[in-house]
Amino acid sequence: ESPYGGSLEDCRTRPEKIAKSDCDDNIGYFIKKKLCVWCRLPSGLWELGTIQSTSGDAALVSLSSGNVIKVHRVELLPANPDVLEGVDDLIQLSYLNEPAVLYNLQCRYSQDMIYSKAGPVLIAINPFKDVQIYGKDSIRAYRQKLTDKPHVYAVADAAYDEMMTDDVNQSIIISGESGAGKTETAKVAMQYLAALGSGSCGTEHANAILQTNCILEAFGNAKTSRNQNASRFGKLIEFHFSTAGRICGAFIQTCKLVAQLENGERSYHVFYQLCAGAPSTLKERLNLKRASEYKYLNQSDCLEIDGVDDARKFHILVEALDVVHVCKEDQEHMFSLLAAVLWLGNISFRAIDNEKHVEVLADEAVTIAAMLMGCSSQELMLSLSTPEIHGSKDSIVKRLTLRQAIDARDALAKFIYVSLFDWLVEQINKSLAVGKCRTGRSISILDIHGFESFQKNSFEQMCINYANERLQQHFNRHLFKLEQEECELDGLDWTKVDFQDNQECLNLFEKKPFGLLSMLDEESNFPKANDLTLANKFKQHLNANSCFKEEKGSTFSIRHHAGEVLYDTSGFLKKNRDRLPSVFFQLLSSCRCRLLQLFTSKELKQFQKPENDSYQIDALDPSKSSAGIDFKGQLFKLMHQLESSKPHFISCIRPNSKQLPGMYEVNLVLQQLRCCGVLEVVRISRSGYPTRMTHQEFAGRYGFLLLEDDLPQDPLSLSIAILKRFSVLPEMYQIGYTKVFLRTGQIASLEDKRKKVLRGIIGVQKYFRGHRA
Ligand code: AOV
Ligand code: MG
Repeated sequence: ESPYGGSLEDCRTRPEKIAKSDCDDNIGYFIKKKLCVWCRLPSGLWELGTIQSTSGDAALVSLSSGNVIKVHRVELLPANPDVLEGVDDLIQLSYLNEPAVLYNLQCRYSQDMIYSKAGPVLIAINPFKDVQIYGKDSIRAYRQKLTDKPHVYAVADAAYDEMMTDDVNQSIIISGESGAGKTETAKVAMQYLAALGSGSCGTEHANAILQTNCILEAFGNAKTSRNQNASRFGKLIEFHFSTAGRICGAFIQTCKLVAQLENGERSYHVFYQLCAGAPSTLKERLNLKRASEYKYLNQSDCLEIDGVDDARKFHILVEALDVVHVCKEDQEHMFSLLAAVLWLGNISFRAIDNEKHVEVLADEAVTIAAMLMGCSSQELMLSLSTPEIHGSKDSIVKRLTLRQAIDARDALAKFIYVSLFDWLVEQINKSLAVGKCRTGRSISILDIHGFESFQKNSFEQMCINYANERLQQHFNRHLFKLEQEECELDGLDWTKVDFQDNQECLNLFEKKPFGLLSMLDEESNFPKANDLTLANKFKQHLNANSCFKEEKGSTFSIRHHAGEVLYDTSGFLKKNRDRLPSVFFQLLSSCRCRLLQLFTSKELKQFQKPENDSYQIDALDPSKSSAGIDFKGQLFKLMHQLESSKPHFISCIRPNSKQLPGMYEVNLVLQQLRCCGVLEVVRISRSGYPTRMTHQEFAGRYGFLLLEDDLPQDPLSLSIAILKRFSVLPEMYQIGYTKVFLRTGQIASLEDKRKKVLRGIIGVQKYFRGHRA
């Protein structure tokens, strides 16, 4: 009697709850009605088909390709009726199983409909080509509500409207793995907000805000194998609005990572842009050579990106710097320091004392680097060869080993680059500063570095993936909470909705004293520690956490929400010890370069100024400052900001690993939908009650199916009567004070009955009409 009740899909996902006989009934029903099913082929792919017959656990399925195959019944899932093909919102599907979701998205993607909704979440599938859905006309259409097609503009528009009407800060949170399109999506959202907010006084501001993208991307993005323009930092940009709804300023916060100057397919774009695009006079002043001449850049065989003109990008960068009012003098300082970083990388060392120790080679690299920094070559060479003195007893000045010398040199280069980045963000913020008309209303857009899993994963990947876990939790918690609130408000028994979160994985990172970050810091402060002792320490203390997996030697794995990643601890300690050797402070503060003096005094002040944030307290003691702790602190700041705003989520999907248009790799998409939260939302909806109708609506639509005479009058009792009459299983619905909550598939079944009865009525009417005639 309940053909859809306990659907095929439920048999697979909740085997413990659904009796086997329900499946049997169901398959019978699917055969009788010749309904479509999804059939999983031996290749793992899904194909549409109809069941011809069953015997035991096997079913004979006639596939849409014309083949007939015999499969186990667990390989079958119900398909949606044709009318639901390519629907805007996945929630509209009667069946939310994986092939149905995948097919629906693919169907849309093939028609360049790259945006879809999954309930409250916008899904954006990277087109890897220009799609004609942006620009002034489109913005106007969304602003005037002429269209309701899923779009980033629609999300930004909803955020804006809610901010204006509810007087609550909003955030647009963009997630997805590396190369999925987060940064581009963030720019689309910024474009919309800028267009909205740009009235007479807002235009200049809006333009300046958009110009910040190319500056921050030049300094903060690099090419990786996953993405030609991969963000190496996280960014939260806050748009502030006036009472009239005009933009009156913006503020950028970043969450950046260690500059990984020594590896990667390409370093930060700005180095290549400078080498390729600097005018000849500037090149002369900076003693600039081609990118291929610099060790920091030529370690990888990739110096150029297909289709990217670095020289042109340099001119765009300079124009953008002008727009955000970085004066020409400061620009010159910036470029000098970038060149200094490159020359520092070329400084080399000569072995002395029977190869045990080294001294700095006095060549052009030292001379030019010193000139650019504004100090003498002797001073620079002395700093580069003076070991750090630990404790007062250790007064004998030893020489450095080759490894130590290289590390010290790289630490200096890294300090200069990171300080430059921070200073630049500060300058941009000054220039975008909120004007007098500030209302306190804002919309923030979050775009961080996406989940990464390479063949070899190091400290950077661990931090990036940790940030993604934090973001995922925000996503889960929020969507879960929304569900919970609606259900609880309506008096529902909430415990019946099951939900998983990634707290265990976060504990793995954050627990004190036995979490990854704490233990990493502890080992970093222990002079005798090395990468292997670190790995062993992890294995000793973390095995109890189900997200941790022991591996051979210096490696270990983490079971992230987005998949398992193998990490190698080699380099972890060095990368985490994010400390400029103290000998350099003296050098830098005596340099003639204004910016270097500024960076140094700021760094020293940071150790003196206590803040009440617990992460800052950790950083008070310079020996305790570490890249891991800093990253966590910055991340918490961003997340804290988000907590107090109403979130709007966008999930970006990478449709293929080749970065090509028109290619939809089913398994790759599926893995992201499963892992990166979208199927999670779908799963929450499925384990919950996605169909909600008020008792009035419900009784109005299905009440006429009841044939009894003494029907109850109030809608709530009518709803119960309908559910009873059609034997909807008790676990398939809940009755709230105002609404009926139904599980997936239930409404399809009721609709089916309604149609049948209506058909019957029409048949009877025809019969009588025929008789009369
Ligand atoms: P990501 O931000 O998610 O990666 P991007 O936003 O940099 O990814 O997108 C990667 C590339 O995909 C871009 O450089 C574009 O070529 C293309 N792309 C993405 N979205 C669009 C779009 N809407 N229209 C056209 N092309 C697009 V990372 O930063 O690596 O996590 O750390
Ligand atoms: Mg990005």
